[in-house]
Amino acid sequence: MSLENVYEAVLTGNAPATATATQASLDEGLTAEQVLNEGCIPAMTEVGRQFEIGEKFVPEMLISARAMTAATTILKPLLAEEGVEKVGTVIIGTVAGDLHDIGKNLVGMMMEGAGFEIMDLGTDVTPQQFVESVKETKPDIIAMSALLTTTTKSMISTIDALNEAGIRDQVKVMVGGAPITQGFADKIGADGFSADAGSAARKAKELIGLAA
Ligand code: B12
Repeated sequence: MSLENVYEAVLTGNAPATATATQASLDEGLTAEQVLNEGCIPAMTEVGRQFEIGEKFVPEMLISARAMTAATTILKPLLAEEGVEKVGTVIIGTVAGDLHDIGKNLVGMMMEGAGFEIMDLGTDVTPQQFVESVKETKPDIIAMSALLTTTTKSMISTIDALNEAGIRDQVKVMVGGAPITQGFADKIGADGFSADAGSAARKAKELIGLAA
């Protein structure tokens, strides 16, 4: 019942109701992952569908995104279990020209829960910013997110920039986001792709040679 309320509240962009329904779902015994995967994400998918057919517009996408953040604020500590042993470092960011960060944040949370230290560069991250932070931080993985077909090109530019800086072989590259496929990841020479946050965390472990 509360899960339906989470769905409705995110869909209508009601942040306080989203927070209340999220907490109620947890109190009923649902896991944080269930609330996310069966309440919040389907609602955002429906928001996207309605936008596509002209029933919702950018401000409505934005208020739904805010409502989703009200849920993830509550879910984050539960998804990223405390006291997990550090297994590696990930630099994560949404690529240049792209401001979508909900999926990226979820991937970061799940990776954190799997034991990675996360350095989040935010959104609209240029290839040069990725390169500079790889030089400074020497992470195991960089994880790039893109939600727009047009900004998937920035993933190619970032891999080119890593090559030009001579550091491509020092770091594993993961890509993801709604328009990304395994085929695209292979084509641009990324090391890993996954379609959702849970499998992204497992893939990250696999890439650094740990059991997923
Ligand atoms: C919310 C939203 C917005 C919000 C973003 C708020 C925010 N803080 O993120 C706002 C209103 C700002 C916005 C703006 C725009 N948006 Co918008 N937006 C969406 C919407 C509805 C939901 C995205 C979302 O959060 N989904 C939920 C999350 C959980 O899913 P996700 O991001 O896909 O992430 C999951 C996986 O992809 C994966 N993943 C994500 N990143 C990574 C990274 C790695 C490394 C890995 C392994 C996995 C992974 O794991 C995540 C969790 O499971 C989508 C529709 C959709 N269904 O995707 C449109 C959509 C992405 N937007 C779209 C458009 C067109 C725009 C605008 C151009 C609209 C405009 N005319 O201004 C602008 C662009 C602004 C910009 N420069 O970025 C189009 C893109 C079309 C296309 N193919 O290019 C979509 C698909 C809507 C549509 N159906 O047309 N948008």
